[in-house]
Amino acid sequence: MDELRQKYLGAIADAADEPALEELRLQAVGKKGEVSLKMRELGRMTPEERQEMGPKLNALKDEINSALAAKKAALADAALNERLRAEWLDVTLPGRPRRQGTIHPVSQVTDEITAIFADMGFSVAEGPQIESDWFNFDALNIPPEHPARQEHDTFFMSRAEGDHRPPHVLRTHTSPVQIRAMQETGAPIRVIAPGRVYRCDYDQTHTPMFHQVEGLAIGRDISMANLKWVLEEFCRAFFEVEGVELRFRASHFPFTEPSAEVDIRCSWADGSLKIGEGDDWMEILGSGMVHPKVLSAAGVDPSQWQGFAFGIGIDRLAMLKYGIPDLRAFFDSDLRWLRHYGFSALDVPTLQGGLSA
Ligand code: 2U9
Repeated sequence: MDELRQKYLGAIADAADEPALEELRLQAVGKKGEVSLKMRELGRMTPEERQEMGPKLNALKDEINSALAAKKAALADAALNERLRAEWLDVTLPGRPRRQGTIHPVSQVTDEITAIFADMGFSVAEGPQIESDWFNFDALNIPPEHPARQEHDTFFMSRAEGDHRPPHVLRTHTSPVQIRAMQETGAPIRVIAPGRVYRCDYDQTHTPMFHQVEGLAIGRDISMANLKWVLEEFCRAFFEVEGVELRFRASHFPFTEPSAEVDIRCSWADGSLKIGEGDDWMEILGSGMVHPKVLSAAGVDPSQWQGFAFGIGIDRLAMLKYGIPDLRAFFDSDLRWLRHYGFSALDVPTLQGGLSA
């Protein structure tokens, strides 16, 4: 009896895990376990022997069962402690910094321009970037033999073999959007058309894709005077210069008559540009009264309606406002480059308290 007790209590104390413990339970107190077999032997004993051995065996069985339960609990405790140790997490460590994106400067400037014209009653129109040559050229009073077609450095789309219709083009300006807008809604109309345009050109001041915003206002008696006010109002708001001064120089575009290029007063001191002061002038946009032929092409009767149009290069405007010298910085470069030129809108706080990458 004592031997059994020693054997099992010792083995239970030494058991390494639950399966070993279960094995011991079967060996000791399972149906065919040693203690159970001993209990079965009670039947063959004398009543006196049974009286003595019965309670002892029962006590042994109870003792083994309690030892098994205690050891099982101890093993579970140890396993939990080991998990808590291994899976420990330092919640006070700082988070991993993430690179964060920002709105592209050209998109930001487009939004600024759109908001200013929206305040003056202009809605926004959009159109396809692949255009027919009629919408891109003919409707704008640029017939096939017109030299302006060459000046536009047009990208032509290819046609299928044997298809001799004139090829489509990547739009060279957003003017076709306004032709479409006039065809759809007629006059009166006040729209701007911001978007991508394409010309086959690449140097410090030209990229093959750039952005324009063009404006159009058609009414019964809209004049150059209205054009001047709208453009002055725009420049005052965009460059944040109160008494902004503009200079209108006579020019020529096929789609406007008369036409004017518009310069803004500026100064170049120590290589840095200041808008709105000084003795220099810088060209910022083109404009004019919409040519009667253009109105006719768009289905608007030029004997009843007239108005102005203008075109602005958005990328160039963004460069002027934020002092970026090379247009290619917008498309070839990385953010460090733009930040170098002080494009402060890039400095967006991150959730980690620093500035975005
Ligand atoms: C319609 C009729 C007339 C839009 C105009 C200009 C003058 C102009 C340039 C500015 C910088 C192009 O991006 S740029 O190089 N644009 O000088 N654009 S008048 O005239 C229109 C437009 C639409 C129906």
